[in-house]
Amino acid sequence: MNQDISLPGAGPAVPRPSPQDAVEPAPEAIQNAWVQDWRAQEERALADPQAYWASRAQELEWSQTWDTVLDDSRAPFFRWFTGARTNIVTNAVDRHLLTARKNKLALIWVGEDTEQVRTYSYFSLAREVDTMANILRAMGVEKGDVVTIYLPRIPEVFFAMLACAKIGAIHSVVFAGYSSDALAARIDDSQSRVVITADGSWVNGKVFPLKDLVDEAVRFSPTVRSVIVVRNTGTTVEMDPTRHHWYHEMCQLPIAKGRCATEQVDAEDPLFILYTSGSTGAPKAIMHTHGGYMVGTYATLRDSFDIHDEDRWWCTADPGWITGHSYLVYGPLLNGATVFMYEGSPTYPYPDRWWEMVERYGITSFYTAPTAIRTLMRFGEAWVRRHDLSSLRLLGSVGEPLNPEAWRWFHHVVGQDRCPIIDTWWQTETGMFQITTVPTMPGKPGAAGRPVFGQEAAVVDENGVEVEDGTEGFLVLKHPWPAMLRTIYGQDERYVNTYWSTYPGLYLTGDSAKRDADGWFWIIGRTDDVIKVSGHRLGTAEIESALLTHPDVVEAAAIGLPHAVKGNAVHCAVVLAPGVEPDRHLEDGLRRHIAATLSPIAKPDSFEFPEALPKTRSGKIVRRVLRARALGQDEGDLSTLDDA
Ligand code: 6R9
Repeated sequence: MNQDISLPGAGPAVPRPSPQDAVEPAPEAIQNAWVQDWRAQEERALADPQAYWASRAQELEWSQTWDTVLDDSRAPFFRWFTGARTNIVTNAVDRHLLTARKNKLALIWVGEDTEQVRTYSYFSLAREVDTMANILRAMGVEKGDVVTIYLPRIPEVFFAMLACAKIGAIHSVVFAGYSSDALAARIDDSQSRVVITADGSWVNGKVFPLKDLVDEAVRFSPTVRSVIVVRNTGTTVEMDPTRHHWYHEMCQLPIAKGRCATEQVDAEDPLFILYTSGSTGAPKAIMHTHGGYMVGTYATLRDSFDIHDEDRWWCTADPGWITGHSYLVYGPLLNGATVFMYEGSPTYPYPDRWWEMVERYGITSFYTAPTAIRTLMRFGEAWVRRHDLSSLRLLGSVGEPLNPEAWRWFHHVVGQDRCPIIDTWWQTETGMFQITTVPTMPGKPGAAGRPVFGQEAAVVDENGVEVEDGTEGFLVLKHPWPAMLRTIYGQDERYVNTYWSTYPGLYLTGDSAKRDADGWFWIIGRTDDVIKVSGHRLGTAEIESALLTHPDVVEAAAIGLPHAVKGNAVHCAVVLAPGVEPDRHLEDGLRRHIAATLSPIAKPDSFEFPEALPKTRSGKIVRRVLRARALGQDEGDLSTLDDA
C-alpha cells in the first residue's frame, strides 16, 4: 500500500447513504430516452464488455476496422481497436456534412459582452477547421508534433483543437488562467514548437493579458518557433515579426485557403496530452488517443445526457480542463449536437447571467460544477426565477461531490423538479464518465451513481479487499475502458506506479467512496495530495514549490480544508526566514506570489506560520497532523514524528 494514501480525504462529509432518498425521473423527461431498460443494458455490457464496446464503436465511422477490440497483452499498456484507422474529426465534423446536419448549428458562441454572438453550422465549422489546419501545416506542423493552445473560451479553441487532430498533431491545451511559469513548464515538457494564443481574454470586464504571458513563457524556450495570435480583446501587444503571427492575417494568405483532408490515423495514435496535478512532483501529461477516446466520449454523452438532434447543449467547463475536452468539444460534436459556449463567468455582471443565456438560447441540457451551483445558490432563488427556464430538460454536475443541499436546490429551483440531475464522476485520466446515471435511473442527492455500461467499480481497504457496502474505502475501477489514458507522456514507469501498482489489476482512482446497497457510489474525496478547489485540480506539491520561490519562505506545506462553496480551500503552513514577521501584508504578498507563479485559482484561503513543520524522521511532511490542527481535531498518533 502506498504510504502517501491516507483516509479520510479532505472532502465534505457524506451523509449516510439512504436508498429511500432516491428521486424518480419525471415521466416526460425520459419518454424518448435512448436508454430505457438500463438494467438490461448494464447486464448485457458486463456480460461481454469488449463486444459491448465494439457495438458502440460501430455507431461511428472507421476507414479501416479493428483486428482486436482490446489488446491487453502488455497491460497496463492497454490498446483499443488495434489495427483500426479513423480520425476523431472524421466523426466529430466530416461525417455530419454528408447529412442534414451539414446546415445545423454546431456552435453558438456568446461573448462576455453578450452583444457579441458568433454561430457556426457544421459546414462552416469544417471550413474554419480546414483554415486553421492549413495554416498549421504551412508552419511545418507534422503528425505527432505537439501544439500548445493557450486560448480563452472563444470559437478558435474549437478550431485549434480540431485542426491539430485533423492533421494528426497532438494538442496540449493549457488553461488560460495559468501563469507564464506554469505555461513555460508545460511547453518545455511537451517540446512544442507552436503556441496558439490570443491578445487577451475578458475576465469580469477586464483584459487578462494572455499574449504578454506567452511572451514571458517562450522568451527562453529552446523549442517554440511560432506563436499564432488570435485577436480577441483588441489589446495592444508586441509582435515580433520573425515568429509572431496574427491569425486573422494568416487566414488571408493563399496557404490558408482550400480544403484540408482529414488524415486517417491509427486508432492508437495520440490525440492530445493534458497536464494535470498529481500527488507528487510536476504536473503529469495525461495522454489520450483517437480511437478509444472517440468511442468513449461519444457513447457516454449519448447515454447519460440523452443527446438528441433538437438539443442545445451547454457545458460550462473551460476547454483547458478535461471536461472541456471531452464534453464541450469532442463528445457533443461526435453526437452532432448544437454546442453553446459562453465566454464569461456566471456572476458577472449579475448572478443571473447563466439563466439569461439559458432563456435566450433555449438551452436543453446544462452541465456545470458544484462550486458554481453553490455560489449561485447563495445569491438566492430570485435571480433564477426572473428567467423562463422551461427549455431545460437535463442537468449535470462534475468536478467534486454535489452535496445533497446543492443537489436539491439545483433540482428544484433550476430544474423545476422535472429535470433529472446527472452527476458524473470521472477524471482527466479516465477521459470519459466512469460513475454516473442515465436519465431513466433514479437520482440520489449526493451520490454519483453507477459505473458506466461495461465498467465495474469497487471500494477496497488498504489490502485491496472489498469492504462492506456503506463502508468508506479506496475507489478502484475493475475493467479497462476505451477512453482510458494510455500513459503519462514520456513517463511510462510513472504511469504504472501511479495507477496500477497499488492493487495489481485494478485502476487506482485516488478517491475514497462508499457503495450503498443498491450499488450507487457516493464519492467522498481525494485520498492523496490532490486538492479540488472549486472543481479545479491542484497538487499540494505545485503550491509548495511556488511558495518556496518566495524569498521569505524557508519551508511550506499546503493542505485542503473543507469549504462550503469551493468544496476545498487551500491552507498553507509556512516556515518563514529568520527575522520575517507574519502579518496581513505578508500573507497578501504570498497570495500574489502564488497567483503570479502558478495561477490565481491556487491562492490560499488561510495561512499559519509555525516554527517548524511536523515531519517523519525521514523528513516527510505529515499533512494529516496539519489538517487535524487546522480543524481543531485530535492529532492522532505522533510517535513517528521527528521530535523537532
Ligand atoms: C472530470 C474531472 C478528477 C477528480 C476525481 C474526484 C473529483 C470529479 C466528481 C468528483 C465527486 C464527481 N471528481 N467528478 N468527485 N463527484 N461527480 O473533474 O477531472 O480535474 O482530473 O479531477 O475530481 O476527486 O478524482 P479532474
